Amino acid sequence: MRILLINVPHPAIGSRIPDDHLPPLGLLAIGGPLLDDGHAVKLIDGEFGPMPAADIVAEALAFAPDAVLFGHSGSTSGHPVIAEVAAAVNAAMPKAAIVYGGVFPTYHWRDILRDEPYVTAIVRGEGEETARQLMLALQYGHSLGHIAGIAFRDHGRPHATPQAPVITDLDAYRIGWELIDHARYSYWGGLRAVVVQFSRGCPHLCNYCGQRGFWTRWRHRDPVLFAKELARLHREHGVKVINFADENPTVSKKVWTIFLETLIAEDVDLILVGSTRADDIVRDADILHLYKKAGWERFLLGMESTDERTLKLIRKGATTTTDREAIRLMRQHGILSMATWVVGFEEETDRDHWRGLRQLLSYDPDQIQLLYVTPHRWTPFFRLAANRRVIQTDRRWWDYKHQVLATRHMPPWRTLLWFKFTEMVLQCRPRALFRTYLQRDRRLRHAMRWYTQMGCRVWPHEILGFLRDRLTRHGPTVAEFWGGPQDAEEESMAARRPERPTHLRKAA
Ligand code: B12
Ligand code: SF4
Repeated sequence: MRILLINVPHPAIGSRIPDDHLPPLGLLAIGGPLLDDGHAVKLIDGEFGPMPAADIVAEALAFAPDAVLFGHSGSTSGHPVIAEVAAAVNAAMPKAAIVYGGVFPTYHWRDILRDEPYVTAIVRGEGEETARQLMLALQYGHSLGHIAGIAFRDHGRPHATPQAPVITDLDAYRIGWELIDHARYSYWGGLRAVVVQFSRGCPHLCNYCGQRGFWTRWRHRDPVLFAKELARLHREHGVKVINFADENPTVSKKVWTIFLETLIAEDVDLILVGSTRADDIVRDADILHLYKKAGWERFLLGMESTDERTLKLIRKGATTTTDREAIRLMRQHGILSMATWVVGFEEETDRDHWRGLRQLLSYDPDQIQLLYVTPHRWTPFFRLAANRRVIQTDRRWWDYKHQVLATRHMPPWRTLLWFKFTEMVLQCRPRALFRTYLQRDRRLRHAMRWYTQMGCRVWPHEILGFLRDRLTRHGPTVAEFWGGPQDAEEESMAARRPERPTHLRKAA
């Protein structure tokens, strides 16, 4: 089969503001096993340019694919762009099957199959094995009904097959690195970069999290093989920055230590960045020197709130003391901390914003990223937010960087003021400026400067966007806008049973 993977361009700041682009790991993870099955696979990465839909269609036509596969890490906010490009591709080549995978379509499969007639099938959950089976079925004209983990139109009606088992041996599927030219991809201010995944899933239960149930229980790759793959990417492709896609790579101290020690023994000069939990950092106080030696330069710590009551509401399972201690320990070991803080879990008053700002100052993180609450239909938090009013009806902006919900106590412009004021105070205080411009560690100084430059570009972009885009005053409720809660569906995804694949072996 001739299979085309398309990464559509996203209008979000994560795609448009940096000059860097990261490889689309989700599509490459699907591409590797499909190449091993003997298919002719090509990737069009529309993020470069960004490519207009017409150019993507023209390049797709030149490849003449039998199937066109879409997926995007922007997920919810990426969907409208995928819908637009997929419709255009279908109009140009109606015989090619259109297949769509990823987190958002996994849960929104009914609506997509109802409203988007050009979609042939949706892959629900992890895509590696399911995509292989689906491509074989399409190639030989077999019925789709026996493939676990997909949704399609059966006699015109959206139908989902039983969920596919989760993959227990993550090393059995390789990433299709040969689908990209590594020289095009960078991060951290122009350094050659990749996104990788050591583990999938997370043992915690934060009720707003859109990823936990998708990946189900925590699993990891072989730490030695994984470290060697990173070293190979460095030696053979000049990759310098490794961006971890993991929700929580440090869950097992034992396995993580093996990974760090193997990578240190490989003696490769890498910069590692990713996210983890503050409690894991505190737990690992005695091995943080290994983190640093292996190349860890920054961890994003999803603090979400500095208010104990809110942390309980969202079931974060964290405490403000641990968060503060994690930042202190990281600084002690020369690792940058980026704290994310979410506005809007509760309908904050001026006083709440002021208290939050003061607490953030007392945490003293190196970098701060403020986000707006964005409920996903498949999370328990959606129920809590179901009756709140939607003020942003363009789904492309449900990307955490736009206000999508009204708050009772203040108009959107005042929320924006607090949001920007908090960022400004945190990033422009003397300590932050010192760390950005006078930091003695050259690598950390580069990292801080790059982040500050991004911030300077994001600011006008966000403020102009706010002034330009219309917010609805009397919008629908969240439940009216998206439909009813789907957390029961997520629970059933999360209850999937693992199965050991026997057929594929990794060939990295
Ligand atoms: C790396 C990353 C990025 C990178 C993207 C790099 C790239 N080119 O892909 C950068 C930093 C640029 C980024 C930007 C943004 N991101 Co981001 N990002 C992530 C992160 C950390 C990992 C995503 C990933 O690679 N996962 C690993 C891969 C293997 O998983 P996957 O893509 O889901 O693919 C698997 C399945 O879904 C399925 N699948 C996926 N696609 C397809 C397609 C087919 C055909 C098939 C069959 C199967 C299939 O199979 C794959 C293998 O099993 C996640 C957080 C997290 N821990 O997941 C956030 C996350 C995905 N990002 C998010 C957001 C909101 C954004 C931005 C919109 C932020 C912004 N306002 O700018 C932008 C969007 C732009 C963009 N290019 O994605 C949200 C999405 C929330 C949601 N559910 O809607 C997440 C979940 C973060 C969060 N917790 O909120 N992001
Ligand atoms: S710790 Fe992070 S990945 Fe885990 S459930 Fe909470 S938000 Fe999700």
